[in-house]
Amino acid sequence: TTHFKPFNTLFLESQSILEPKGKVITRRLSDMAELYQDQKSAQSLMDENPLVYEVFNVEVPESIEHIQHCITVLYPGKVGEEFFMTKGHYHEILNRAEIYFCFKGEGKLVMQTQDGDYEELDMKPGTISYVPPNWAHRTVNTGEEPFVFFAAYPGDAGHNYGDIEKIGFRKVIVNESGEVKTVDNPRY
Ligand code: M6P
Ligand code: ZN
Repeated sequence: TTHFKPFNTLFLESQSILEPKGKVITRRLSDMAELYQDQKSAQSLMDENPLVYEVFNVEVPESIEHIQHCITVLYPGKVGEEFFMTKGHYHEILNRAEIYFCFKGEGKLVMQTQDGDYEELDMKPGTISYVPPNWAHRTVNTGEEPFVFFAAYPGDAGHNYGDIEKIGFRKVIVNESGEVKTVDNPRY
C-alpha cells in the first residue's frame, strides 16, 4: 500500500545532532535584533553576533493528518537585561495548538491572544506545556545552560511572525539584580 512509513528520529543531546538531520533553523542575534528592548546593547553585540537558538525539525508533510515535531536548543544569554528568546509566532491557521516537553535547562513559555490576554508558564526538565488554539507563543531561556525542549503541532499549522515581529508580546522577561522578572513591554 501507499501508507506513510513509521520512522524514528534520534536526538543526540550532547552534540545537538538530530538523526536523520532534517531541516535546521539557525537564528543568530542579527536575525532578530529588533525584537529586543535594549537596542544599544543589541547593536554592541552585533560584531559577535551570538547564536541564540537552533531548531532541529523532523521532516513530515505539512498537512493536517501529520504532526510536525522538532527540538529547540535555546542558548543562555541576554541582550542588555532581556533574556535570549525565540522570535515567537501565532500559527498561520490560528486555531492550531502545540505541546512542549522540556528536557534540559529552564525557561518560560510566554503566550498571548489577539484579544490581549497574556499567560506565562515555567518550564524545567519534565514539564509538559500545552499551548491551546489561538495563543501566540515564545520561549525564553532564564537559566545559565542551554534550554532544550521538544515541540509537536498539527502539520498544517504554519508560522505567522507578522504581529509579533512588529511589537512583540505584552511583557518581556528580564534579569533584575539577579532575579527573573516579567515587566511590561514599553513598545506594546
Ligand atoms: C518551537 C516550535 C517551532 C518553532 C520554534 C522556534 O520549537 O514552536 O515551531 O519554530 O519553537 O520558535 P520561532 O519559530 O517562533 O522562532
Ligand atoms: Zn507554534
